[in-house]
Amino acid sequence: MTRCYIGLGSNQADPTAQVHAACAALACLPRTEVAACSSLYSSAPMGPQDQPGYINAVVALDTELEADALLDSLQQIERQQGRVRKAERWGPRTLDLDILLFGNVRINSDRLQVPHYHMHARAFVLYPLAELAPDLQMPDGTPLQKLLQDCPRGDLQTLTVFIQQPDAQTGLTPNG
Ligand code: PH2
Ligand code: MG
Ligand code: MG
Repeated sequence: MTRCYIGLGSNQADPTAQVHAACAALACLPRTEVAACSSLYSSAPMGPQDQPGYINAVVALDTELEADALLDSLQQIERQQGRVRKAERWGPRTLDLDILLFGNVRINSDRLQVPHYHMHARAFVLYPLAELAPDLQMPDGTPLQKLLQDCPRGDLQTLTVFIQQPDAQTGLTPNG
């Protein structure tokens, strides 16, 4: 089993629902278990500004898949959720699934760079990752906490989901 961390992002077609659906799809991958999901986070778009804000999260997976097979599976989930690859760099997308870390290995192939390039400078990756693995070290030994010190949160917000609890006496929720 290899512990890996997947970055999730969406800014199209109900981003919160896209991220929830992606978590469910990750849980269905063969020879793979979801170990933990971070909270959802919102932030302004990095890159082109003429696009909606993003919802991001990080999921910890334990998988027996090889990195290339995992990437194939992630791209399949992206396509299932309506992702169309466009030429524009950092443009809007229904779903982006990135392999941030794959165990302690470094990968530099034509289709895959792990650790994910620029992850060390992206608040919307580092803060959800730290929620799951505060004591993590990067493959080169750099502590995640050191990366966080050098990466201000900016406008990144942790979203809180309020679930209406039934009233203890009546069993009714406020709207009946
Ligand atoms: N992803 C992009 C481009 N810009 N901005 C934020 N805040 N979050 C993202 O996930 C993101 C982005 C393309 O991958
Ligand atoms: Mg990305
Ligand atoms: Mg991507």
